[in-house]
Amino acid sequence: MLTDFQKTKLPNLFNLFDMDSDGTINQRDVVRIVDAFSIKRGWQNGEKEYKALYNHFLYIWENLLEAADKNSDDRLTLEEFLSFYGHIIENEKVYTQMIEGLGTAVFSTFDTNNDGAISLEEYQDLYRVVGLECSFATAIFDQLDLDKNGTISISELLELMDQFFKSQNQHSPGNFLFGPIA
Ligand SMILES: [Ca+2]
Ligand SMILES: [Ca+2]
Ligand SMILES: [Ca+2]
Repeated sequence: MLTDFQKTKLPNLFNLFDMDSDGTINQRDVVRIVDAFSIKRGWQNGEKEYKALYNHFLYIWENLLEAADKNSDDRLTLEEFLSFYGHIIENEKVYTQMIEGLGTAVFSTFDTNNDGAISLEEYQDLYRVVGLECSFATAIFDQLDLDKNGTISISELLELMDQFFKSQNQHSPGNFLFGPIA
């Protein structure tokens, strides 16, 4: 079961995927994310890099859909999304796999210039792409940079994602990874 606090922050990840803000996530939303990031990186639809990102996201999406789409209408409501992650969080082994898979996908999406670190500018780009207020990214970035070396590494991101899903401490920086909490 998710706590009330988890139910206030997990919708941020849902909203990030719900690109057309119609209250459900379907394959069209996922393709829109891939398109938006590819445009940012200057990749054409059909190019090798585009296809790799597309396949990666579609793979995650299809697995998520298969596990979480209770009424099999090929889209996820917030309720289905929260119920799915509520179960995942309770199963340590599945949870670890999920964090690593999703974390790697999120990291490679953020790290636009492929240098193995997420800069403030790259983090701001994510906000721009998904239509979030960029000033929040600027304000929160220093807290997300756990070792204060100026960038977010993959291990920092995995730690932040773990906080995002699991932390009950209202001050954990990872709570704010995907935007401000309402
Ligand atoms: Ca949608
Ligand atoms: Ca980078
Ligand atoms: Ca760092």
